[in-house]
Amino acid sequence: MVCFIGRSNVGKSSLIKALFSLTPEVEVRVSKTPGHTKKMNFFRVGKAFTIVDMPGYGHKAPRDFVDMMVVTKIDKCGSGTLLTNLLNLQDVVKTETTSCFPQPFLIR
Ligand SMILES: Nc1nc2c(ncn2[C@@H]2O[C@H](COP(=O)(O)OP(=O)(O)O)[C@@H](O)[C@H]2O)c(=O)[nH]1
Ligand SMILES: [Mg+2]
Repeated sequence: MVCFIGRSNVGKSSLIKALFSLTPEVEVRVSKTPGHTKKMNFFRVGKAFTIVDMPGYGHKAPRDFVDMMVVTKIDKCGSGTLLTNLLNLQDVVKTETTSCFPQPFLIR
């Protein structure tokens, strides 16, 4: 089972939708209004695999959530800002995380 967690409106549902665009049983709803996903949504993919679209976590998310890192909406900022953010992120990954995958996944 793989859960997609993160703050509200960061693009979790959109990411699942993009990743599983060829899997008809994954019927993810993406909404313009933040906080739309209120329940956990479970989707079976084949026999052995389930993905979970979680509701958003706010600013009080546990600190160790920092260990899980996909960078979404990279189209929202210019390349200079993106580079600065990625360098800062690299720093956070190096100094504050233990199990984070060293290569961030950039999504837009
Ligand atoms: N510009 C931009 N908008 C995005 C991206 N991913 C998602 N969105 C938009 O952000 C909003 C929230 O997306 P959603 O997937 O519902 O976020 P969730 O609350 O984390 O599940 C929607 O209006 C999406 O169309 C992205 O990479 N770039
Ligand atoms: Mg959602």
